[in-house]
Amino acid sequence: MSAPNKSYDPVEVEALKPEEIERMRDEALAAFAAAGGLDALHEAKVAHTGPTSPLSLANREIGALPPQAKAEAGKRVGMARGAVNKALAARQAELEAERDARVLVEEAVDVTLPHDRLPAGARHPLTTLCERIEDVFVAMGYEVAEGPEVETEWFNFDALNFGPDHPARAMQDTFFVQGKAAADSGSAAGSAESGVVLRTHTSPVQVRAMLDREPPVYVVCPGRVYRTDELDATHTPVFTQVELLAIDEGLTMADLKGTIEHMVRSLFGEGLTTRLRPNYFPFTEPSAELDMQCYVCRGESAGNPDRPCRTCSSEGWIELGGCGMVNPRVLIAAGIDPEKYSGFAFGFGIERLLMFRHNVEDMRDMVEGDVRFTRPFGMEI
Ligand code: FA5
Repeated sequence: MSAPNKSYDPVEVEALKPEEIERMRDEALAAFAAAGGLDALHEAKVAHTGPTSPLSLANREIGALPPQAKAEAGKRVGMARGAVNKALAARQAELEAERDARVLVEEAVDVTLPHDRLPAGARHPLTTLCERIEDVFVAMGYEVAEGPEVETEWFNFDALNFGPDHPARAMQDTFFVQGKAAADSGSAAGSAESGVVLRTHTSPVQVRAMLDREPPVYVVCPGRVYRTDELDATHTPVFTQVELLAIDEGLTMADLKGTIEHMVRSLFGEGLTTRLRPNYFPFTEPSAELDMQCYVCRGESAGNPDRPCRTCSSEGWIELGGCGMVNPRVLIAAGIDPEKYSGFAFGFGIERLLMFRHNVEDMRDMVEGDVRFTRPFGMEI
């Protein structure tokens, strides 16, 4: 600031000349008008109204003027500062209104749009297929029966007529939970002779069902079973079986075949036949492998190179599972008179059934829990 001007000094302070004040005011107004946003306006505000702005510095020069000149210079600077502040407030209001209008558009919420829904889950296709099979048999009058997955060796092997040296009892095939000596003693089913295993098939449920009921017995037994198989495209160490058991007077292989044909028709549609191939199971006699006609090529691919079929590898047939007439020794072990009653049994793997019913190429997809596998099967209640 200039030194106090006690006596009148005809030399005017440069910053207070009318044209200088007008220039400062006009520059401020132009800067405010040019500010494209609130940040730019703030910068212009600091530059033109802040303590070091030209008009503020000019204002300070007023004190250095002689008294006679103070009023006029004060009025000039005051009017310029008033105009600048008014223009600043107007531009501020204008830019705030623009910002509010923009935010309203950008952040608008369309309340008519559907809200984000949680993706619907789906039940595993093994579960739904298993229940579909149960339904087929329940509709025929069968009862659903279940047994423990941790099973005594007696139920899993002995009662089913597996000899003491049968290879299926070996540690390489069966998961043992307790060896023979460690298992409970007492009943035949839990004697010191019987170890404890993770059941290797659902057939022990046959024996439990026969011991729990008086004949006639009609049960369908779904459940998880365990074998020391490596996980690969066609095997898993934990898989699902469904077992069918019918005990009544006068049952024959014809009843078995008719029952399975009904199941095949219910699951795959009309017109497919089944066939039996001789096989051996200790708990059925006679025993057979049961095949169904391939539901894709309907048997036409067999011996016909012009019509290859991936589903049945051009065999024309698909293996469903093992079956047979219940061995009289098993009936006796379960306290049923084989002179009066006969029965049939059938057991098959659900993973393999799911593979060819839905063209699943790799069994590992069924156990990995990836929703991309289960989602295409849809929501089946
Ligand atoms: C049995 O388990 C007999 N209990 C079936 C039976 C019941 C025969 C009643 C007679 C009367 P098998 O070991 O073949 O049979 O197994 C039956 C089915 O289980 C096979 O056809 C196959 O579909 C399935 N399976 C066997 N091992 C595996 C595995 N590691 N992974 C997935 N599925 C398997």
